[in-house]
Amino acid sequence: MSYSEAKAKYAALGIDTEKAMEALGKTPVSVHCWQGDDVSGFDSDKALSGGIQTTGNYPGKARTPDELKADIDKAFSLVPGKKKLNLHASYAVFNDGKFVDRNEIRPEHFAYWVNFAKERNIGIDFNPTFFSHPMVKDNLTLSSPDEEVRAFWVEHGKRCLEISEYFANETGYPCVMNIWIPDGYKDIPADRIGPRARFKKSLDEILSVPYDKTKVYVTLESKVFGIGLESYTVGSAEFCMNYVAQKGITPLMDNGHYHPTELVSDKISSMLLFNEKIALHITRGVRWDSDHVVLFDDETKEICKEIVRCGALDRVFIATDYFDASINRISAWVTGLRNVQKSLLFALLQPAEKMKKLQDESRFTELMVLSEDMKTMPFGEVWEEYLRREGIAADYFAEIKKYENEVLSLRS
Ligand code: RNT
Ligand code: ZN
Repeated sequence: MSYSEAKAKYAALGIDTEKAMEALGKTPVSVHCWQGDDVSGFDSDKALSGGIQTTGNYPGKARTPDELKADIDKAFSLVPGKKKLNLHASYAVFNDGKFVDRNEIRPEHFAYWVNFAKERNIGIDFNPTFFSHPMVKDNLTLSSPDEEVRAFWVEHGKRCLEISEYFANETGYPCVMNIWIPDGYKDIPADRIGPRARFKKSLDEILSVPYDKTKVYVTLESKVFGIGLESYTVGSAEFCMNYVAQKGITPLMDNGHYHPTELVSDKISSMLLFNEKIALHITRGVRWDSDHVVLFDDETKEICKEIVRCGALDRVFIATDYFDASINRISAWVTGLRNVQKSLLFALLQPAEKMKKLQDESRFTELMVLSEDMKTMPFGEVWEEYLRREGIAADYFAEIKKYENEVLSLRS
């Protein structure tokens, strides 16, 4: 079947494939830089900590800013649509190798990435890095009872706000600054409220720095547990939701951060009713928050369906967050990002109005039949047409293999 035949088939159901592709092309997806080097960063030799884990040892990991930059470019060249770069503070690039600790970082330490973004006319999102650092004591940062530790991380948060505003000013695109802390306990805590009260105080201190709210969107990411932090996390869903509501900042939901039968797709509509904007980390947890590569699976499609059906493409900051070191890292990036794009396109090609009407009129038999029929529509033809228009090869494996042979295999 050709694209024009597919287009006609969708048109018969009242769906405009041209409009769908146009809407997709305007929707930015923020690409997490940390898939390229297993969340290592450049500012510390400390192993990844914070209860998150990358598994696998596929050769060719990026070791320097230039290598990471080249790998991101390779991935970008194989992914359609509008992108942003999502950076962690640990990816600071120090001039003449002069190390600067996280409580002292400044915009200048991110000039490297600003140049990268400007050359590609994209925006940057940012994340303070509250892990993989010697000042994380007993798995605690902003909630630590040790004042020295807490103050260090509060200062880091403040530095990051300044850097986020710099990104927005330099690139001309707003910057989403996401706060996630790993703080928690392996076993049943004696005091649950103390750490949360300290986290609240620390966040208040960070946010006391004036910043331009039209340029920087501060988001807060909740989590239910981490490795070694199984019994309690300070930044639980209730903590984060309440904090965000009280301070007028933006909630961030990572779909690996809930109990395994809880679905972020079902949370989006509620959050949209009470927040001007919401943010997402799209990932794939397998039995736990394992951050596997995002697939074109039911939940990814359902998340995207919710964004589209709530009419919220411009109210949801969409970012990816996964890290697989067991396969080619560039391929991991491309596969996951394409699957987010595919899921968005799939959602844009559903007869949403008709389906809503069927629900409201309690015509559930018909609704089920239509929903199932939509699954075998010629979606692949529209996706391939979108790739053609974006000038991107449908088959990316050959390109990735070539890059592996010519570039990655030389890194040892
Ligand atoms: C951890 C959170 C967090 C990190 C990144 C690296 O569970 O999902 O978003 O994955 O900041
Ligand atoms: Zn996340």
